[in-house]
Amino acid sequence: MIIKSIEAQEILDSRGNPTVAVILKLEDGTEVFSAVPSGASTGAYEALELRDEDAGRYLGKGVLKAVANVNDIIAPKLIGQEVTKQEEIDQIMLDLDGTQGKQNLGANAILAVSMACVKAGAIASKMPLYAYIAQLFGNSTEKFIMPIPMSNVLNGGKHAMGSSDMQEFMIFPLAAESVVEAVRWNAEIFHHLGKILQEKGWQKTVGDEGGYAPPLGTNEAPLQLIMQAIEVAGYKPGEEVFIALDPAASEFYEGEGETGYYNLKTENKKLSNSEMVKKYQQWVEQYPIVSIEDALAEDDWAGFSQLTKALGRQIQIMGDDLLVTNPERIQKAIDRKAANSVLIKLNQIGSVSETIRAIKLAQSAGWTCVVSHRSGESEDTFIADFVVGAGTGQIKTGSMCRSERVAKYNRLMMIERELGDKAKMAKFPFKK
Ligand code: 2PG
Ligand code: MG
Repeated sequence: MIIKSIEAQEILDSRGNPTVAVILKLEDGTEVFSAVPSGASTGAYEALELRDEDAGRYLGKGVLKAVANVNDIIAPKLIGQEVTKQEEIDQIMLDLDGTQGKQNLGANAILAVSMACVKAGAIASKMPLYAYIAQLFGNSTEKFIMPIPMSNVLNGGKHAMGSSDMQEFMIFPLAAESVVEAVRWNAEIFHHLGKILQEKGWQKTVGDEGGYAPPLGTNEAPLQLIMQAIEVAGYKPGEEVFIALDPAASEFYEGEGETGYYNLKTENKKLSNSEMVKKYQQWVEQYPIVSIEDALAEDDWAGFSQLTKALGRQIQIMGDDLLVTNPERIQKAIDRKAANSVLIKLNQIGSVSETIRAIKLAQSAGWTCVVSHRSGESEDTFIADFVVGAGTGQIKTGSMCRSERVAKYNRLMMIERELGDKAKMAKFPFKK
């Protein structure tokens, strides 16, 4: 089916900042919508999120330049193209941009169009979106792996200033037998955690990703509270429900390359990478932690290699800012044994085809991949279909409140119900 029109617009994300949306129409009248998310603790090596930098509008955060790039530069080249030729479509946009980091058109402009084409391609192919995405990956369109959700119930760092230095404390229900069950467990634990906080006199206000954000004073207190909430909710920590972390350590790293230190302000401590590795080792002994993302800073390759050596056989050592969904950085990490898992964010690299390549590269090295939201999200549920099609078996999409987070869980539950016997829950690969 041929693309008839592509129109970008400026809309707002979950933080109230502008983002790019695209409405794409096919010749038969099919119409789809896509919207790109936006990070706060962004990696230095991510593709460019083009913002207007015009202080007179939205404090400089407008995206009218990116919108114009879609409408004036991308649309004229794609109108008339066959929408199901995803790789060719993405390549046309990459050629139009002509830079490594999407500096000319902006990753936000390119990704919005790329996702809209996938959605329209699915409709043109009369396939559910997740199945069409599975086909793009070359995966089965008969059997699907449903993802285990890691849900960020305590927010800190850049997503909730005044809370912990570390950004995300997540519950990870590895024993749940379906997404429907996993969502229920996580929601129950989330609500029990809220009650516990209230009983202790803390506010139940939430951070950017819907997790609570009390000023707990240390980075270990959230772990203790989560353990308590899991138990009060009636689940067994370390048997049914585990813990995943995203310290987002680049945000509290001070200094250059591999020689700086980690400034844990809430604890009044400055730690070297080796000391951080020791801290994580202790925590893994003490708590049922099975996954740590961005445990160290994005340029601390030595620290990451040390951590992978120390804990890589036991738990998931995941790179987000370290790898930015970029095949070159993933290859470097494979070569240096600096991780065993990659967080996948479509807007870090900026097109669906490149994201698929990043996942395949990581999987070829035996790594796991976790498809992820951004802290600034939209009502677009694309990543829910994407993770099912990709079959990576893990998703990170925030806490159990706020519609921009819950929309993804709701879509996953609907997909699972629609699939019935064709859906199988992922099994987490690391045993403690
Ligand atoms: C992260 C993300 C998403 P942001 O660090 O993993 O949770 O945050 O989108 O702000 O980069
Ligand atoms: Mg992260």
